[in-house]
Amino acid sequence: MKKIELNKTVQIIDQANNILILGHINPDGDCVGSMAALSLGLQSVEKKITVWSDESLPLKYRFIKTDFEKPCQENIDSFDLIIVVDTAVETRIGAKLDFSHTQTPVLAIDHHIAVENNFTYIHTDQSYAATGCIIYDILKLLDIKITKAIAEAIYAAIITDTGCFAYSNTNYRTFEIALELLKTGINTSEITSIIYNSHSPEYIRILGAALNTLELISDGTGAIMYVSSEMIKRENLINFDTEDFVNYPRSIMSVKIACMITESPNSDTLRLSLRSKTQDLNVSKLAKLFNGGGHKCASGARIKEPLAEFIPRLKKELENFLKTEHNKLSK
Ligand SMILES: [Mn+2]
Repeated sequence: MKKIELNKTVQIIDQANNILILGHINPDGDCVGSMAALSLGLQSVEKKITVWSDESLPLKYRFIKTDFEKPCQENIDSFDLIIVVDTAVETRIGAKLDFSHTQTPVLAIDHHIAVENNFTYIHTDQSYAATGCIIYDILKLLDIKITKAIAEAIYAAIITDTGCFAYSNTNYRTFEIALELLKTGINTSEITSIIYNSHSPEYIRILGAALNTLELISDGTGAIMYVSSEMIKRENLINFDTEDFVNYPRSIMSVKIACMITESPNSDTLRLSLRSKTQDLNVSKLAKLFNGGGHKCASGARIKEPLAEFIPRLKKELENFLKTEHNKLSK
């Protein structure tokens, strides 16, 4: 693994002509927007681009213009470059492809904390609120025109990762890029409305069920909520995501750290989302206890453990974490 700077990243992309672009599992707005913006931009300078995600995209992101095409394992060597966006963790790549025998370099472009991995190159910069913003800078450095479609994709990436410019990762640069995107004539209220007001009735029902599981611990500073496979079956959900559920317990005044667990429909995996209201309570440390990672205020993990066993374990770890970390702050 070789960490590289922005200029080198741009140079590597510039020199490649046949590029495969991948994202991460549970594709979110930043992942989809980054994949789309990068592919549209590079196609406009006559590069051959293939974009792929094993998982179908959540409905709310389908307005982002991208054509998906499944690459064959046998053809992996035919690409000059493979780019993975919004993650630098190999097990989180959103396509089941084996890169271990290919000569094709794999480049990760991300804004999370870098972890040890087997990518050929990794460009990660935590000062960016979204990977979409890094993609914006890359396209600008390549002298690529930011079209309306590219701007829509990057704007979607920004608002999902900043909670519409509300989270603490939002900075001067985020607004600066957003302003440039606005100049292309994008309809920001429409994009926001599609992403936030396009829920199905089933989504609201499963949210109701999830809210009923809310439990507060450590004097109301910790909150845990979950969705079980049983609840998913009961509501007969097929295409759904619980990505933003964690914002509800997070919105409680006393809560410092909110946890949301989603059990997969076949009960074999748990997805844990962790949110902290303050950078001083670094939830990526908590995520690490479960082999996960992420940012100071937003982290997560995938856990192979029955839900009924994991909940008490999480409760204990969260209690300990709040006791040690929160006490440090109040001193
Ligand atoms: Mn992101």
